[in-house]
Amino acid sequence: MKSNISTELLVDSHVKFIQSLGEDRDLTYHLTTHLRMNAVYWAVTALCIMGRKEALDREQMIDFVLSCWDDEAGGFGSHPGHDAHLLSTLSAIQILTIQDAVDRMDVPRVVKFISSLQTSSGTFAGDHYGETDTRFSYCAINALSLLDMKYLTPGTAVIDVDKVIDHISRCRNFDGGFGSGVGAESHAGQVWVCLAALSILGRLDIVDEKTLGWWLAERQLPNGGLNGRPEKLEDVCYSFWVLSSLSILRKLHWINRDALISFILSAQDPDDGGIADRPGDMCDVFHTLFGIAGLSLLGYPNLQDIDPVYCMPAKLIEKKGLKKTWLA
Ligand code: GRG
Ligand code: ZN
Repeated sequence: MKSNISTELLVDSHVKFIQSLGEDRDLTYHLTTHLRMNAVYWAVTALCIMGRKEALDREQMIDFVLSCWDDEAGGFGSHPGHDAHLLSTLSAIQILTIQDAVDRMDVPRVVKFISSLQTSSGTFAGDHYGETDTRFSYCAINALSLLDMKYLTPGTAVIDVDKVIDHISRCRNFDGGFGSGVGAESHAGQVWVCLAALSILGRLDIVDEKTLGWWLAERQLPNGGLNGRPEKLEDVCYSFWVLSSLSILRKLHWINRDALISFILSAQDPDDGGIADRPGDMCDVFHTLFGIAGLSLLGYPNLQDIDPVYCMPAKLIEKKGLKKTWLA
């Protein structure tokens, strides 16, 4: 059991926790190579929100990203020698965008890799093995828009955008939410990827805002935390998936802000830094990012704003001309 529960965000401890992640080359480190590129994106984004981007070395980070290039596929894997995947390719593009180093990669080849993954139903596969999921549609839309909106604009689009929208609308359920595929149960993570993709494509009109807003607000439990679907446990990462969805729908105030802030802060490790999925559990960089991102969306003091659609620093998204004007 940890000594005491914090009532404020332990920024210095979280920065140290993130810096220490690459140092312990223990079993966990070697068992998580398939998530390494994502982990670097989670780490640098968390640091940006805390205003501490420089805590990780820029050149080392760029070198790592470039070392994961899969020249056969034309995309990025999660670790040197791994096959390219859409998830790690999005993270690579996000990291290079944050580090202002997109010119260091072969953009035309990456665009080709992404567009090659669209399937006949309109959705996307994660890689050439073919598993499809609305998560991958989001990855493709986000990545192409970060590289250049022209890749999604009629006349110059490299994918069939209407088919993407049609597929997402077929994944919509009676409760207003979205699942991973047609007929799949609504889940807050899948709701977010669908809303965020529709937002980038300017097609939020197909969302049943009121029904979905209620479903999202009902994710808050008496202990202040949010779950991802009915009858499930609270988990800090839903502070991002649910809150950013509510933010896209302009209904952030439908959540009890103070209760959620207390829940997120109670999942911090006051001794070694980091945030866990729930109080008392082991911390990891995934929940550290999404806890801090949730606090940023709630207007917690001294944090940089996060963009709810891109899960990247809001200032950067604004600078790139990608900020949605309907967002407060
Ligand atoms: C750029 C931030 C960013 C993401 C890229 C991969 C992706 C796109 C989005 C993931 C969205 C998603 C599905 C999040 C949910 C993750 C999660 C906590 C899954 C757990 O699901 P279950 O069923 O857990 O194991 P529950 O909470 O339902 O018991
Ligand atoms: Zn979680």
